[in-house]
Amino acid sequence: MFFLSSLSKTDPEVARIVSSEVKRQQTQLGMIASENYCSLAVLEANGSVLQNKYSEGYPGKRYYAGNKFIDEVESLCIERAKKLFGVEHANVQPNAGSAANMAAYMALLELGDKFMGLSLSLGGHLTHGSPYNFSGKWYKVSPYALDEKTETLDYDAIRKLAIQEKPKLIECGYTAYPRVIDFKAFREICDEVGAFLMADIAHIAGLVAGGAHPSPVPFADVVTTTTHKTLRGPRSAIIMCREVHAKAVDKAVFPGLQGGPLEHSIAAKAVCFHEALQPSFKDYAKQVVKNCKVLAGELMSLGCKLVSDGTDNHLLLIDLTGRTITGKDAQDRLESVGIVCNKNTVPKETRSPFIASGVRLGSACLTTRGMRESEMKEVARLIVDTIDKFDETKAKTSARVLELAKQFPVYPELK
Ligand code: DSN
Repeated sequence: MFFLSSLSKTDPEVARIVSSEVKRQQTQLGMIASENYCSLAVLEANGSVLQNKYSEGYPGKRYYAGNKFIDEVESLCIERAKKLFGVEHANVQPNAGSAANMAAYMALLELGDKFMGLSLSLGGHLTHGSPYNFSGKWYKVSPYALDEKTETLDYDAIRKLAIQEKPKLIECGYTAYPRVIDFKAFREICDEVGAFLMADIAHIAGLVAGGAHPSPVPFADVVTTTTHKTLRGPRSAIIMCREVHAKAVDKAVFPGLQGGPLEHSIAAKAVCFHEALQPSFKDYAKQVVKNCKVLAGELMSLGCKLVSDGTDNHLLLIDLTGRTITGKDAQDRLESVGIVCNKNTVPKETRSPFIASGVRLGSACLTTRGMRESEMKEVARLIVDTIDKFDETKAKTSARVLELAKQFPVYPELK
């Protein structure tokens, strides 16, 4: 492979491992809802010499000398992020989604303040107040839940809880929620109780950028996102906010939380935003949703129960409650035929999160590979065969998965 020429000479062991991972991605069908395949351009920027430079501070205000080009790339990245999401301010230095969320809390809250977020087991994120995470240890958390019947957000119940709990911040945006988020409804609740609204759009950022999901920007005080999920960029994150919070957010990221920013990653984020600003990205985002809806429809017609009975975005959750097969069994079976997904808790979960009663599937990766509705229908059938009739269908399904993977290569340039 062209980009491993030096690595192969210097460290054949690591080169072999990287090559094996390329092959794995090429020959399996990635359906983990938080993953994607970024472009070679993003990979090149991410692997560039920009990683050699220290640049604590912000463009025009760096601690070290030699930052002419670093300033240029970070400013470009900021401008592109602002244009893509229509925000007043963007900080492109957070290294990961958790760091972005930590900095956002640091900007808006004092230690011990109270905030509300969706419980982890219902689709929230660790950083949305899990007791095992800094967010649940350093702040008081009043988690909200989903409506038990519809398995969707219940804005009246969230409003009542907010009136009762008086949080300083309400968080919306999730890791395993298949439905549209009504950011305006959240804003109204926040205004009623005097809370900040924070939207973590890590999962849906690409859909928001591509116009396939409403944007939180007109409503939220602060918006955080990773850049590697539906947005299809490098593994990293950014924070966006209203101008009034800009100083607090910047101070929270540096010097509050991070040291020297990863400028190679910032360059890769700039490339990602450039790609997402192209008209073709709108088509991609729409197709991701279309593909997921078709996948959901076919799974349901084949007898699967889906959380909330469907999807509006890039992910869905199969609910295996009441069946002997667990989420972990399903994940393992699917991996053994080359379909890679993750077990996931479902509403009214009775099993441990390490076993779980659900499986989460996403359509972003397969859409990047060029798959469309007809392939989604076929993939749904392969999934149901694997879950329901594993022993009798395994060999045939594995062969078909490999054929599909070859027909829709991840990086056709990498042979
Ligand atoms: N771990 C990610 C996910 O899979 O949704 C979120 O950070």
